[in-house]
Amino acid sequence: MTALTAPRHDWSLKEVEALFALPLNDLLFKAHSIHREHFDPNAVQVSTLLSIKTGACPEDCKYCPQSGHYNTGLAKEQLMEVQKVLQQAKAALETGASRFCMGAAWKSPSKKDFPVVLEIVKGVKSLGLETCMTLGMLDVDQAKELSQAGLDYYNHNLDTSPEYYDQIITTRSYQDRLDTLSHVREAGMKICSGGILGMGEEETDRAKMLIQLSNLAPHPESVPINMLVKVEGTPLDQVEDLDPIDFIRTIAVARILMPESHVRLSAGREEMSDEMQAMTFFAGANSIFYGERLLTTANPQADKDRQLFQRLGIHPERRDVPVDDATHQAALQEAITEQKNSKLFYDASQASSLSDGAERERKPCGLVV
Ligand code: SAM
Ligand code: DTB
Ligand code: SF4
Repeated sequence: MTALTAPRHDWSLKEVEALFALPLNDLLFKAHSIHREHFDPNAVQVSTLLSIKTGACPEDCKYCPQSGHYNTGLAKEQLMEVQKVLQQAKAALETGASRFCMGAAWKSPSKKDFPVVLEIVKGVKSLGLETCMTLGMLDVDQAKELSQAGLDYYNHNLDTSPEYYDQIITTRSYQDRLDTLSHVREAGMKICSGGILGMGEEETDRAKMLIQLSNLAPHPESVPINMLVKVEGTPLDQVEDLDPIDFIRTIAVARILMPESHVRLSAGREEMSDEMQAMTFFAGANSIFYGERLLTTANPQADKDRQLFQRLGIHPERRDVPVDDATHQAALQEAITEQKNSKLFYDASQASSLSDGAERERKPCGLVV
C-alpha cells in the first residue's frame, strides 16, 4: 500500500505558485488523487448556518453586509434567545446537517452576551449536533469556556494574504486573527479558517493566504473558501467578477496543501453553475453550507442542492455522533413532529432580513438518505 500524502507546513511561495501555474487538467488530477487518498470522493460534509446576532458590527470588513460602517439596508437583530436557536438547530438536524454553525456580528463577544452564548452551545451540543461558532476575536479564557461548554469548531477566517489584508480591513490586524486561532487551538477546539476570493486580490495573494493556513500546525480541520457575495452598499459591491476557473484552481491548491482538511465550498454558491460546483468537488471541496440562507445572504434552495447531490451521486458525510444515541433520536423525532405541525417553524422575521430581498419559504428539506 502506498503511503498517504502527509500534511506539510513548509510550503514555499515558489512551490505554491508553480501549482497555480499548472495546466488545469494536471492540477485537477493531482488534487483529486490526493483527495481520494484521504476521503470518500463522493461524500460531502453538510453544515447549516444561522446568524444568532445580525448587523451593526463595529468592524469595517469591506466585503461584509453586517458592518456598521456601510449602509446595506440590513435589518439588525440582537442576540437570539436560546430556545429560538435550539428550534433552528432541531430543524437543521432533521435536514441531515451534521454540524450547526452560528455566527454573530461582533468584534468579540461581550461579558453580557457570553453566558447566553455558552447556554446556546450546551443546548445545541445536547441535540447531538457538532457545534461551530464564529463570534469574532476570542481571548484564551473565552476559548476555554466555549470548549468546556461543548463547542467543537471555531470559525475565524484569515480572509486574504497578509499583504492584501489592509486593503480590506483596518479595524483588526492579521496578527489579531492568528492570535485568536492560537487561543482556539490552546483550548482544544477544532479550527475552521479560510478566506474569500474575488475581492480584487491577485493570484499570488491566494497563494500567500493558503500558505498562511497551511503554516498552522496542525492544519485547520475545516477550510472555508468563500467567493465574494457582492452586496450593495459595501465598498466591494462593484469589484470585477472572479474567473470561475481561478476559483476552482484555488480549491485544488487548497486540497493539495491541506490534504486532510475538509475544504468547504462556502459563500457564493448561489452564483455558481452546477457544473462549476461539480468541478470544485472534483478538485477537492468536500463540505457545503446547506439551507437557503448563509448569514444574511441567499444560498441555493435546498431542493436544488438535493437534486445536485443526486445528479452527481454525492451523499452527505455521516455524522460523528452515534445514531442510536437516545437524546439525539428524541430530538430528531421532536424536530420532525414540530416541522410537520408548523408551517411557521422558521422565524419569519429572519426571512425578511435577507439582504438580497429574497423572501423564501424556509421549509425543511432533508438531505438524509
Ligand atoms: N464577525 C465574525 C468574524 O468576522 O469573525 C463572524 C462572522 S463573519 C460574517 C464570518 C466570515 O464570513 C468572514 O470572515 C468572511 O470570511 C465571510 N463573509 C462575510 N461576508 C462575506 C461576503 N459578502 N462574501 C463572502 N464571504 C463573506
Ligand atoms: C465562512 O467562511 N463563511 C460563512 C461562515 N464562515 C460563517 C459566512 C458567509 C457569509 C456570507 C455573507 C452573509 O450571508 O452575510
Ligand atoms: Fe463584523 Fe465579521 Fe462582518 Fe467583519 S466579517 S464586519 S467582523 S460580522
